[in-house]
Amino acid sequence: MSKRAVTALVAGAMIVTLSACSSGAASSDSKAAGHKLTIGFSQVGAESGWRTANTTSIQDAAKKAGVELKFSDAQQKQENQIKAIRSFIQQKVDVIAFSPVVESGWDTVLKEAKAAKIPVILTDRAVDSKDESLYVSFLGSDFVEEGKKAGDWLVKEYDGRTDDVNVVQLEGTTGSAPANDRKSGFAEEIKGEPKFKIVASQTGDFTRAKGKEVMQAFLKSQPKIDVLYAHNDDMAIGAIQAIEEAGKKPGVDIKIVSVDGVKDAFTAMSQGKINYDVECNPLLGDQLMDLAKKVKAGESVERRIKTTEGTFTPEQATAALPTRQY
Ligand code: GYE
Repeated sequence: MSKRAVTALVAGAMIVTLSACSSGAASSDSKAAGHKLTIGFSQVGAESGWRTANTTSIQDAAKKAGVELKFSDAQQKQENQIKAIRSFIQQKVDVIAFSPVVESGWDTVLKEAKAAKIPVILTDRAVDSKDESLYVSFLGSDFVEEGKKAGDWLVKEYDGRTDDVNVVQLEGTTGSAPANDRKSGFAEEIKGEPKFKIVASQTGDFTRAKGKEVMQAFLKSQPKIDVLYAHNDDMAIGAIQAIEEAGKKPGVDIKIVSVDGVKDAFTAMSQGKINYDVECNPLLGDQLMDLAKKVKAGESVERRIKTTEGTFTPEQATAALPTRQY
């Protein structure tokens, strides 16, 4: 691109930014001026407490930012997300955002969005597309890091122990980024210690009902379970029911490490039923609105925006419970 073209582009972007500022942030102003930003958002579903909090965060943030949000719930099905994205393209939304239920199989529909010149933002979950031009940014957690944090807890918890520690794993939705990455991060962290044996690992689809069902099967098929690693809190909560119904004490007979950090899990932690929780922040709404506005204004944005998050012991969870937002 010539120097002059670059200068013109930068100047253009500045004008857009300045006029956006001077028109005021209130939704009514931007609507009256005909500038209301429209985002088409395809959500995974309503499978967990994390997801519900994520949906509320995005809907509230859109209202606050004066953004018109076209919201579509895919009920955990990729085909529904593809349909929703195609309908957003037809409706000529300004920006498409979505949380891809699984990592692969998106190139065709993302190329359609690109051909229609509609920028795409990934929120929460990643895609495995090789072609990076198919989306402008990915906003969400580092799931490998979360798996490593869970593994690190396990290593420390059993420091000094020499006999085998049998672990069962409840995996998230098969093929989803958080299931793949939480599994690999955890495996990576514990691989130096052969005493940790993952004796069974199966998907519970991130739901309480499936978490309970699969844990019941684990309890039947495994003679000795020391630890449950659940890829999310809802599955851990379902598993707690299965463990109690089998006459065992969750958190004591079977230790539990989980991911998300939702209120219900903190309550279970305050009762001694979950031993450690790795936080995953669902409150992505405000960041998504900012990002979409910048993209629409032609400003450059970071390709990868990671959320910062912590870990919780039962003591920390109990202290955080009264003010926990989700
Ligand atoms: O951990 C789980 C939800 O993609 C990070 O999806 C998200 C995960 C979250 O169903 O509870």
